[in-house]
Amino acid sequence: MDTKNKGFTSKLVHSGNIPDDKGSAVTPIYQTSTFSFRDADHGARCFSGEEKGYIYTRLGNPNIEELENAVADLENGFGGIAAASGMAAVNIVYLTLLSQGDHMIGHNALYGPSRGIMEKLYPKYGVEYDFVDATNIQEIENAIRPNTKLLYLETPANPTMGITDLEAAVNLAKKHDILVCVDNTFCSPYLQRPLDFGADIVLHSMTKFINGHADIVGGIIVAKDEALYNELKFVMINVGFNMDPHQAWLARRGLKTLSLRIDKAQENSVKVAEFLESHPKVDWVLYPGLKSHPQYELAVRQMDGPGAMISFGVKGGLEAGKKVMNNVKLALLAVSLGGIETLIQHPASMTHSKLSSEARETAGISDGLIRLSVGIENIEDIIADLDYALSKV
Ligand code: LCS
Repeated sequence: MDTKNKGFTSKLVHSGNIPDDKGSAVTPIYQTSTFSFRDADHGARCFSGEEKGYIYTRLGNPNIEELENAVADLENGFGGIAAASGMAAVNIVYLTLLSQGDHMIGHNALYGPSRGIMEKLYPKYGVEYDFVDATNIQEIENAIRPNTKLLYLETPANPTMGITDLEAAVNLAKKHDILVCVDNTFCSPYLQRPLDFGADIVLHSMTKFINGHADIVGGIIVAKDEALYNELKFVMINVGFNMDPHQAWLARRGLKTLSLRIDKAQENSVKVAEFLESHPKVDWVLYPGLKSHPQYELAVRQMDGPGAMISFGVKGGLEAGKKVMNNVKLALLAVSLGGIETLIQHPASMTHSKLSSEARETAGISDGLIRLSVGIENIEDIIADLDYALSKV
């Protein structure tokens, strides 16, 4: 179906779908590693690109293609490249855009491994980096060198909820011929579309909001133009970062209800953030929907909603925070985010524990920071759960 002039939720349901000859409402799962050719010439034409045809699942598969087309459409990009995980997507970007002697600037509060892999693995290949506070455009500008090739952003950032001004960052990068990649995992295309601000690449851990049901791991990259898409796809195919058809089918199914899920989780999050902010045992709350967020106005301008991620600190620091985590009963004490269930976790000892304590401190990931991914359960139950856990502090 042509979804060109359709609304966002109509696109969620219909975009990119590849109809089969049996009229199935839902595309069957093409759980196959390879596809047979009609004859030898057909095979040769598929390989040369003269004719479009499926060859081998690492190179392309209808379920994977449906998902890629849908997310690319939602992000207003040229094409999507699905990957086995969010981290595979991150590494496709790094491997494609950074060569020996190149320099990357990243936000200092990325998802732990997105920063950790750059610090630990890429220097071996002669790649240089600086991680700065990208919520301050001046800090990005100060870090630019003649060999800077990539500005890597995450906004809102995991787990500090820091927000980078995408328009200002892109304008600065363009002046210096630097490509911009934005990890849009915390928002999903429903709440923010970085390519519309001029970014070159947008990336997601589809494990989170896009799939939304905590039952797969997956990633995707969307490139703004064909040349960049081809370069990134070459690396995905040849390093073998591809997704599996069943994984893609589940992600495409989950994507259909993205707006409904986020609307509900976001409505809950606003109430949870307000509850936490007014609770006597809570020290601070960071949520883009609260006026107290340091970039509240930017969030209103740049995002279509504040999302469903909240960071907060309890009076009494880590020990008090542990009491909360150990006493929730509805929320799961678990990493990951963006699913229908409420999750609570402690970044300094969990998702960001592999970073040095200095890196955590400069990025604003304090030992007392607790991260909540708010789900779609009844709001009374979520608040009662947090209220009970806080009463144990
Ligand atoms: N980017 C962001 C912003 C993430 O939050 C994650 C995972 C990734 C990339 C990597 O994606 P994956 O390979 O796991 O699909 N974030 C996690 C988190 O905060 N808790 O557990 C995983």
